[in-house]
Order: sequence, then C-alpha cells, then structure tokens
Amino acid sequence: MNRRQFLSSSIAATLGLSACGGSSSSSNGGGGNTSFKRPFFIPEELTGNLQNGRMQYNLTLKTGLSRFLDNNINTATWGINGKFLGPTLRLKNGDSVDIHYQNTLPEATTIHGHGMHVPANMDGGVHQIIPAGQTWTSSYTVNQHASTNWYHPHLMGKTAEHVMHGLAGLIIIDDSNTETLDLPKQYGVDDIPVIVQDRRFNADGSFDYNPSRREIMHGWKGDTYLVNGVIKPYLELEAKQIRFRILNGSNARIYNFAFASGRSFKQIATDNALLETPVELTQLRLSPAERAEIVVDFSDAKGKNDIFIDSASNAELFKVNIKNQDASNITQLPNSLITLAQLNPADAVNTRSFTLSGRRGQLVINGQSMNKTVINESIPINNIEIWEITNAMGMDHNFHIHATHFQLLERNGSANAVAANERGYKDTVYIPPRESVKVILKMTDYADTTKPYMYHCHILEHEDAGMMG
Ligand SMILES: [Cu+2]
Repeated sequence: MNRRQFLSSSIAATLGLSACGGSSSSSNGGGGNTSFKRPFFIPEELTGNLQNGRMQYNLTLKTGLSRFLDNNINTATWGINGKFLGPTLRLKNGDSVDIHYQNTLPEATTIHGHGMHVPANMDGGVHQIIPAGQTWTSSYTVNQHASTNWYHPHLMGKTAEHVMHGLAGLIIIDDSNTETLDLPKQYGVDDIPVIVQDRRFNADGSFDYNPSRREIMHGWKGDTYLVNGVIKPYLELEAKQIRFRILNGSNARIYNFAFASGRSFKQIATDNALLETPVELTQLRLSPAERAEIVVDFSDAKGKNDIFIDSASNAELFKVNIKNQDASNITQLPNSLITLAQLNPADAVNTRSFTLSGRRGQLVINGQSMNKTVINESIPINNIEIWEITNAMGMDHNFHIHATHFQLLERNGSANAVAANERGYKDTVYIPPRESVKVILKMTDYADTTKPYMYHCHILEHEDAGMMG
C-alpha cells in the first residue's frame, strides 16, 4: 500500500497548512469492466452468545488485503472480523449486551455506535479511545425502537481516515412490534443490507485518500462506488417485496438513490425507527450517516432486472436480477407500521441555536472548534428542547446528535417543508447550503456530568476539521 498517499497528515493539519495541490488520483473509471460481474456481498450476521444473561459480541479490528479491482491488485484495508467493513450486529430491544472491540490495528481508534441510545461512556465517542493492542467493551441494555444503526470510528481528527480504511458495520435492532409486522425479514434473502461508499484508487490498487484543503472544505468525494465493499455487484432476488436497509457510509457524498427504471418504492423507516406509515418515493436523498429502510415490490418483474443508481451523480450502484419463478414467503406491507411518541413544541423549555460556519480557515459550530476538554452544552435530563441549526455556508453540511433521536419540526421556518419521509425519528439531518432546520428532542435516561456526547457535522472531513461539539 502507498501509505504516504493514504495516510495523509490529519485533516486539521492539512487545513492549517497552505493549500496543497490537486490529488494524484488515477481513476479506474468507476469500476469499468467490473460492472455487474461480482455477486452482492451480504455481511455476516452476528447474533451474539448468551453468557450470564448478557449477549456477547466479539469484534476484532484488523488490517487486511481486499480485492476490489479486476486486475488482481490488492488494496490494503482495515476491517472488523474481516478485511473490509464488519459484520452486522443483531441486537434485541431489552437485551443486555457486551460488545468487545479488540484493536489489533497499528494505531489507536474508537468505535461509536451511531444511533444507539446508550450511556455516554459506552458511546465510543472521541473520549473512549481504544489503544493499539487493547480491547474496549461497550456494555448497555438496548433501549430503543427497532432500527438500522451502525458502528464506525470516531477518533478526533482521524474519523475520516479510519472510515476510509474500511471500519464500519451495521447494527440492526429488533423489537416485538416489528417482529409482528408482515415485513420482509429474512436477512440476506429479502431483507438486504446496503452500505454505499465512494473511494478513489491509485494505480497500485491502494486507496487514494489525500484530501486537499479544497476537498476538505467541500467534502471529499470518490469516483468509484462500493456497495458492501464491492464495485457494481449483482443481486439475485425473488419476484416479491424486498426490504433494503440503506446506509450512506460515505465520508461526504450526498446520494439521491433511485432505480434506473424509475420504479417507485416505499420508505418504511428513518434513522431510528419505523415511519408511522410507508411513504412512496422514486428518489431517496441520504446525506452521510443517514439510514433508510425501503420496501420495493418486484412481484411484477419476474425475469427482469433493474439497476439501483445514484441519480445525483448518474452512477450505477448495483443490479438486481429478478428470478423468473414464483416467489416464496411473500409479504404484504402493512399501511400502519408504528405509533411514534411525538414531542410537542409547546412543551419545550429551552431553545438552542447552532450555527455551522467557517472562521479563519476553520469549520466551527457557534464560532467554536471542537475541543475535547470543553463541554459546550449541558442539557438537563428530560428537558424538551428545540434546536435550531443553521448552515451559514455555501456548502453542504448535515448535523448528527448522539444519545437520542430528534424529530424535524421545520425546514427554513416552514413545517410544510419537512418531507413526509423525514417525519420520523432521526439522528442525522441534511442541511443544504444557507438553509436551516428546527428539531425537537429530549435527552433521557443517561445523565452524566463529566462524560460528554458529541454533536457534529457528519461530513467526516468537516467533523475532523473541528465542526463538532
Ligand atoms: Cu459539514
């Protein structure tokens, strides 16, 4: 691997230096002749081992060599229990779990449970460092709705680089409500995990990740797309309703997911819970770290195929081949999925404002750059609060809050501007240039006066450049 190019100086250091030149990227043309030749990869499902009443999950962070490209070239990567990405952790609401992260990598990192409602010292944020050679255990009792969450590094100043290496995996939470619903739920068969990321490759096969100052400011974007770590795979499916659990696992790219045919689909879940009712869409926008579960009805498509695309960049992501035979275990998507407890703005006792902006070459929130030793905001437990978040810049940002979900009240001062598929539980929200959002939230269960949670832009280069508190 070309470590000099890949392991570039930290994002913050790059921003502090004068602007560096253009990237030395040598594009492989978005996967070129690898198109739809490789099977879709389904990450292993880890259901845990019961020990003394607690479910145990053993994860090993390690280096590996992955084969993304066609020309027998290896790419040095990091993975969890494998070469690239990690297994899907399957947790049940109410279970007590111990997730053991053994770090066999050459350097320290952290692993954050994104979307998980857990105590601050179990969150895996910038303060829960796992030194090289050591194991850190995240212990908690699962206490939230069924949802598709994920785990990824959160080391201050190094998150973008560590995720780029390959550290990420899904956490699927199940609960009793969701189990009773007639939803596709056979993992890897009609319930398909979809982690979408973008990369660039050097001629020697190594990842090319050496963001310039400009790329840090505008968000680093690759020219080649990976779906669960595979370039343009194909997926064989039965002609019936199929559920996709989609994670935008990219550093900065914002996707508009769609089918090449224009086929419509129903979104059934946002970041942290099912939607109350399915929302029909033909385009699904996800900014980095956002998740969506969708159900696509292929019962009319026996023997046909379709391509899942990013209509924002016109990229083909993967192909679905629908089997030319009758489907088994058919499901019928219900019209009513869940009743979500709604927070009432009239009950809010506090309003906070967060302005995302640039200052003297730094990316800041309320004028301040992330400082590990500063607690920027103290939120009383069970306070209902409204947070107004403004993107004061002419570039994309999003906003992620640890510890709890929120509900979107307004975009640019208008409740009507909140799309139907955003009216659910969220932990990350896209804020277009010069726009604002208003969300309502309540921190519950895990008061801690010393160990903080984070809030930040989830464009990883921005987060590493200080846009975090
Ligand atoms: Cu940002």
